[in-house]
Amino acid sequence: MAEELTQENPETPETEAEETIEQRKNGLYPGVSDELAANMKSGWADTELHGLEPIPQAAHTAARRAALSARFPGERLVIPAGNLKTRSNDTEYSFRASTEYAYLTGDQTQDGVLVLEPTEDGHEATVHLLPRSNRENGEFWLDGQGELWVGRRHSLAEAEQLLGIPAKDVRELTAALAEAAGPVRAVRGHDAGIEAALTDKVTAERDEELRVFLSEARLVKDAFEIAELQRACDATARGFEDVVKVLDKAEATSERYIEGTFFLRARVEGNDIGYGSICAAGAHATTLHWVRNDGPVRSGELLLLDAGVETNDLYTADVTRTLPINGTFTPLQRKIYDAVYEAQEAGIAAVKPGAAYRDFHDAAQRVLTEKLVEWGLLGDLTADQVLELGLQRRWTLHGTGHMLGMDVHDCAAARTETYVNGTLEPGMCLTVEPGLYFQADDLTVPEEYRGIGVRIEDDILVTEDGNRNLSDKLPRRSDEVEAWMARLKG
Ligand SMILES: [Mn+2]
Repeated sequence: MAEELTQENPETPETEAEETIEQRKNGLYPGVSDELAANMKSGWADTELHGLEPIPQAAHTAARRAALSARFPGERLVIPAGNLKTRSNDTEYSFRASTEYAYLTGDQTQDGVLVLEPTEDGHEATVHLLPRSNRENGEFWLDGQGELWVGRRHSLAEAEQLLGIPAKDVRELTAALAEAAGPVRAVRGHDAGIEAALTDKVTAERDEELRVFLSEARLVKDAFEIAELQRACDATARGFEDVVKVLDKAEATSERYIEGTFFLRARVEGNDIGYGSICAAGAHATTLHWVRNDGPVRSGELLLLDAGVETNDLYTADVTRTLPINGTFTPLQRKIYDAVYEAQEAGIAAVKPGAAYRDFHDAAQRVLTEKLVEWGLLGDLTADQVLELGLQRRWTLHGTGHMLGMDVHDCAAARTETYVNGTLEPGMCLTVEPGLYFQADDLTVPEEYRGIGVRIEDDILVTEDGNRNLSDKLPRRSDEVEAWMARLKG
């Protein structure tokens, strides 16, 4: 068919648009007649939007860009959103913009790139985006990223109004970056095409400094971010309530029913889940990242549910509750649960401005260790001796928390001195999540302990005078958990 068209249309295309549409007709879409090609060019209304209001976080993203500009004067800074990733053949994973790009622009468009161009007194920001589809050259309906296939995009003028950042056509960016002179840094790992254009101009060491700065910049949350985290926690609490209401259906099927139920809430109220939901019934609770979620849900056992809704602006909660599937803890389950609760209380109490970041972990670990000693699991050793040797870690397994924000393990590139060895400041948000886990095959504990895992996790904001629990809409104390479940199960 392609050959036939060429024979029938030997004349040279006159314009670039004509050439492009000719190539598309002859390539991916043979059988497009000249009449159809001409027909599809016209008869479309002008839908350009005018007078758009800036997005709610526009003033915040401007302040974030100003801080970045001040840190790297005189240097070109390149922050890509990232590209679609292939799942199989011609299907892709759902797109999630890079945290760095979304933090600095408030935008989440695939293939977008923020560039801060150095000026005499700072930087000029430009966001590079794919513009609306051209209807003249066929890209609108013959191209895989044409708006007919993937939906209407904002025009560059619309994006400028919404984001408060000048916008340009991203298709011209790689050539411009390759030609531009002067020092450059880029956030790596999101856009191979951009990295290829910069390959002779950047170094891994200098790019890492940019990544570290953007991670540390997010340690203290601004007012918009705190509101988003609260929104994420509130939606997450509703997701946990949804799960309690369908535990009978999960018993009839599997942990997947719990996963799917929480996911429904995440997609209706937010963008997604912030990380793979851990829906761990029975002994699966002792596997820290149990995300297969294909096991049975049985009355009399515990369900450890670790899940978080990610908001539409990409802030996630990270909450864990350990629930008796039939609504009532057994005496041993309650003993272990109450020990973890006590450890969490001690951990939360240690979250306050001026405290060392490590304090809340140490406080929770001490309580857990004292319980393990009290239960006779560590022979004649005292709690101090156990802590010195770290022997409690056979059952406590993990750190007591981490920073939380756009990434569930937020600010991961921050330096040790500013994060793990740092000091808590108002506006920081972290999880406090102690746990005790007795593996099903652990011969060093009494048989009745085996297969029990308990974690309680809340999202704690450091305030001027202490802290605020953003996830306190979910009960934590064992008797309050039981009353809450009884109410929901009706
Ligand atoms: Mn966590």
